[in-house]
Order: sequence, then C-alpha cells, then structure tokens
Amino acid sequence: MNRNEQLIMNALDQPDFIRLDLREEADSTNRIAKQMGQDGAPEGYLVIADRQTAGRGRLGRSFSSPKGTGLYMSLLLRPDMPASEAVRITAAAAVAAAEAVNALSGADAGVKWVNDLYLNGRKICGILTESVLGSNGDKPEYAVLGIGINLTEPEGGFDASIADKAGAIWKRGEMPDGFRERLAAEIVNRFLPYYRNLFGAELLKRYRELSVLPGKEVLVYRTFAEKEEGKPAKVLGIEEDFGLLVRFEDGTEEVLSTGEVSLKWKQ
Ligand code: BT5
Repeated sequence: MNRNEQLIMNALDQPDFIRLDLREEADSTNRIAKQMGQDGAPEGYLVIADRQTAGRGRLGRSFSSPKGTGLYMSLLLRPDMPASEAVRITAAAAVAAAEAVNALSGADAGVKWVNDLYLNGRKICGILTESVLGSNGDKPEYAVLGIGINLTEPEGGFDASIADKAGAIWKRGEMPDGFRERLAAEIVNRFLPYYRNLFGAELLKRYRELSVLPGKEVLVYRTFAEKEEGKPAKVLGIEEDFGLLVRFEDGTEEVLSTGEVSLKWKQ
C-alpha cells in the first residue's frame, strides 16, 4: 500500500467495506466502476483518480478534471430499492460531501438541487449517480456514485468554458497536505449511514438544511436546448421525494423532478 492509500484506509470508519483502487489517471472513474459492476464486483469498490481525461457530467456533459487539483471518485453500490429512487443516492452523497467539506475545511458549502455543491456562489462539486437495471424488474443491478470536487483552482485557472461558474475549496497553495485523502474517507464515512437509511427522515432533514435554493429566484429550463429561454420561478422548498417545489410568475406551482429540468440560479 502506498502512502495515499494508507491515509485513506486509516481514516475510514469501515475499511472492511471498501476495496480501494487509486489511480494516477482514468478516462472516467464512473466508467471504471460501472465496468467493475458489470463484472460482478461487490458493493464497496472505490476508485479514485488524480486526473480524468473524459470525466462525465449528466446528459453527456463533461466534468473538467485536471491533475492534482481535484478529488475524482466513484463508489460501486448494489442498492436494494427501485431504480426510480436513485435520486436518494445523489441526495445522500450531496449531504455527505457538503458535511465532509465543511467539517474538514471550515467552509460553508451548500447543496444546489439536485447534484451540485456551491461555495461562495461557485460550483465546487458535481455528483453523477448512474444506475444500471438488472434483468428482473425495477431494482438496479448496481449503481455507481461519482463525485468530483475542485480542491484548488488549477494553475492558469479553470477552463474558459466554466471559468465564470467553477470554484474551489482552497486558494492555490493553501490546501493542507493529505487533504484529498482525508476528504475522500470523510465523504465515505458520512455517506454510508445515509445510504443505509435512504428513506429515513434524517437525510431529508439534512438535505433541506444544506440546500441553498429555497427562497431563491431561478430560471427553469426544460429541454436543455441552448436557445431555450428559462422560465422565471421562485423556489418554495424540497419535497419528500426530493423534488423541487417552485412557483412560476403566473402563480402556478409545480414539483420539478431531477433529470427533467435544469436551473439557472439568479444571484
Ligand atoms: C455534474 O454534472 O456536475 C456531475 C459531475 C460528476 C463528476 C464525477 S468525477 C468522478 C466521476 N467520474 C466521472 O466521469 N464523473 C464523476 P452536471 O450537473 O451535468 O454538470 C456538468 C456541468 O458542470 C458542465 O457542463 C460544466 O458547465 C460544469 N463543470 C464541468 N466541470 C466542472 C468543474 N470541474 N467544476 C465546476 N463545474 C464544472
């Protein structure tokens, strides 16, 4: 075991649950973990890469993953629940990641529905849960939870395409040694109890407490087409199924569900 592996394993509450695979480079840690799921690996396989050459976001978008400045990790899960409830895994990861970031850095990161963390108005983390259906019914055969976090700003800044929205936990040069490894372990430590109780009240409560959107004005996009004009709405809250309750300008209310809309948060 190298030093970084040791740092992570030593910081885990349940090291026996995790099979750690640390890599210098990956195309996408989610792709690797999905392959492991396909090959029959048990729940708990965790792959972390120092950089990704083809980091993925939702809906074919990409996640910028430069070397040495971020935490890019994917955890293989075999959840015992309907695939339609996969949003709960994303929610559990968002809460766990926000709690871990804040506990270890003293920051005040919040959750932007449904799968992002924001700090000082900038996106510092994106989460991508991919579940693959089995042959029998609605239960996923496996799911992969992918988390990407910007620890520091890359040398020369973020890619031009995300420079106006991306942020990082630390200013360059201020990140403590071993932070990436401690953060990875802390996220897993905090995620597992929520994961084992995805329908419990605590997850919903913490998700609501950490959410930054309630009370805010947003623009709702339904098609993801570049030219679509967002429809202004006010966020009223988070529903029990993790849908987002909004009120449009004409007074109609609607619960938005993940995957169907994207939002622009007007600050
Ligand atoms: C996400 O998608 O934010 C989910 C990202 C998940 C990344 C992790 S890294 C480990 C694992 N392996 C993978 O291949 N993926 C997962 P979405 O909500 O669709 O947001 C994508 C959008 O965020 C892009 O279109 C950009 O606008 C923006 N973006 C891309 N890279 C970013 C970064 N490093 N920081 C902040 N914003 C970024």
